[in-house]
Amino acid sequence: MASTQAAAASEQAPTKNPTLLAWVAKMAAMTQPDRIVWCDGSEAEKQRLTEQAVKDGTLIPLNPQKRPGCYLHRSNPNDVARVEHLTFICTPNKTDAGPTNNWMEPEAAYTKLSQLFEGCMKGRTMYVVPYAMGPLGGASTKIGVELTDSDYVVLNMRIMTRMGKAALDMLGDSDDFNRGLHSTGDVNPDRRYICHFPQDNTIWSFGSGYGGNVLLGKKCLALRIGSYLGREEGWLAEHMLILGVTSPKGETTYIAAAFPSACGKTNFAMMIPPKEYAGWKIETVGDDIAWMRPGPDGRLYAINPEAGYFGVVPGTNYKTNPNAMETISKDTLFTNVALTPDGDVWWEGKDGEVPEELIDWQGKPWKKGSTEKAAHPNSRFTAPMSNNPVLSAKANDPQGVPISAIIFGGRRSNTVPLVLQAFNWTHGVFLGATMGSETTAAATGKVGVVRRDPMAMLPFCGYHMGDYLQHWLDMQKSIPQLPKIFQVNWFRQDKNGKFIWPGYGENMRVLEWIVNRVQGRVPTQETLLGWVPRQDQGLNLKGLDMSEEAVQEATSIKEDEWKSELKSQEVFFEQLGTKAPEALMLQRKLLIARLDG
Ligand code: GTP
Ligand code: SPV
Ligand code: MN
Repeated sequence: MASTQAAAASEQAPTKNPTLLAWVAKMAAMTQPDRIVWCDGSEAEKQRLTEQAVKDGTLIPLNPQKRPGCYLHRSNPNDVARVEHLTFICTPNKTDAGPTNNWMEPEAAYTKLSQLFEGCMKGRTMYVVPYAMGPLGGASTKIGVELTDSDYVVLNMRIMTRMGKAALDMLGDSDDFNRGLHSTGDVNPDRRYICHFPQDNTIWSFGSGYGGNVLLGKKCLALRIGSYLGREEGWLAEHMLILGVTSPKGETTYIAAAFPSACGKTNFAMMIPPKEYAGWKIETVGDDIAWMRPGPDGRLYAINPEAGYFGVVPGTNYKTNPNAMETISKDTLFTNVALTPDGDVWWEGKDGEVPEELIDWQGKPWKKGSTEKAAHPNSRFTAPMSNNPVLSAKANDPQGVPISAIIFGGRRSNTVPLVLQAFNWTHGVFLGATMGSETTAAATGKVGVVRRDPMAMLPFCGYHMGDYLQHWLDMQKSIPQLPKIFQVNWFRQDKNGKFIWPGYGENMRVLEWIVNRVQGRVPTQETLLGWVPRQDQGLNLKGLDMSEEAVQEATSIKEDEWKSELKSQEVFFEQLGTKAPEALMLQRKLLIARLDG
């Protein structure tokens, strides 16, 4: 059996890469698919797979007048988000994974998962999906190959990565590729594992069909394995959007921003400035992941390794994010949204009236006024970045863009002010390291609980969090022209639980201040926490529909809140033990001294 499959694998294979062929044969011998199909990324292939997915019920075609080229997918209701408790870093030593990751010993993990993968593709097709993370041919670009038994995964990978023949050509005969193995198995949460083997550049994912668990190029390779490689090779793999902001004078500033899952990266990356900002332009380089390395001119350069967006649907509308609405108007896969009687999609927070009747995300009839959500809170769109009306031409530039500012932002209903600037790089790393954020529906578990989420990487750092923070500190030496570091919070709430700051496009006002600070144009005011906009020459609030008191509240720093914040930060640093970087402990002492002084 095994040798027949090995032969089949190499016979049809559009490559002679011996390492790749041997690995595919070995994985096929274990999983025993009926067929092996090598994906070439062509239009014909897309059509064939789409037709098949429609036939087997994986995809529901949407109304071609309303949503040309769009489909709806309903995942298993037990499989709607990333599963952090089932995600493992498999390094020889537990300390290498660190206290913030689940750990399994590599051999034990391979043995355990082999039992699940054994024969799991009987009666199924194994797709071989070669893909590039990053522009083709780029020096920072990495190649992965995902073996999967899910046509939905193939169709998503086709949008999210540069997939197919071109990636295989870029790989050539090299053995330097990520080995990804995925099976949806029986979609049983008790038999679900997402395992990373950084030393082997390998990912094994079993038992899920959803997003970050199975589109292995994204969180698994680009962040968990990526961060591990970044430390070894002297670069940074981050959960960050990348945008370019161009002033009316034509000066473009590139900015990267880390916000945790479902905390506003896609929205910020595509923002349309308010009318007071005529002549300003925001362009998207990336909406979720940045790979950043020092460039020859001493600046930090960022690429977006992805080619599409896997974005949060609920809350997206023509007021909050018109560019996202345009992006998902065609050639988009929707996962777990509601279906309208005329074959369009609907979700909470969409423009217009709430429809009288819908089919909800689970395929059940839904009536207006129901207490149940029609779309799942973590429902997503998968859309090619080329659909984005404000896509930056640099999104396809293998050199990337020079980053002038890095922003860290969490979802905090209190404590953290609208914006502040770090005193210097070390202080900025401290701000990133001490980020907290209220949990969202992007991962299974309770929503709305504050947790420490350093640099928005808590679920994505592939090694010891203490070593990761030290790596950030060490990067200072290799970046002569350091980006300035900022902290923001769009999510502060008033007594009634309403967001104080209007957010979305109005975030341009904060962005303008950041650009002005980076370009050395505005003075600032020092506080205990960092530099903030001055009352005069500070934030441009012209035309903003907000009372002076509300602005005060959004920007306020309350010492009692900071005293409890510091306690929560202490618990986090204690968790890192001796690996808590000394420089950050000193920053902590300085902050305590300022607060107590
Ligand atoms: P991931 O794809 O999970 O990494 O998320 P993301 O960081 O790209 O988050 P996204 O931009 O998709 O936003 C998530 C949710 O936050 C959506 O429901 C948005 O409507 C909401 N949101 C985004 N920006 C703002 C903002 O400035 N203010 C408020 N109040 N909500 C926002
Ligand atoms: C996130 O959770 O941060 C996402 C969605 O971007 S997923 O791809 O599912 O990780
Ligand atoms: Mn994300």
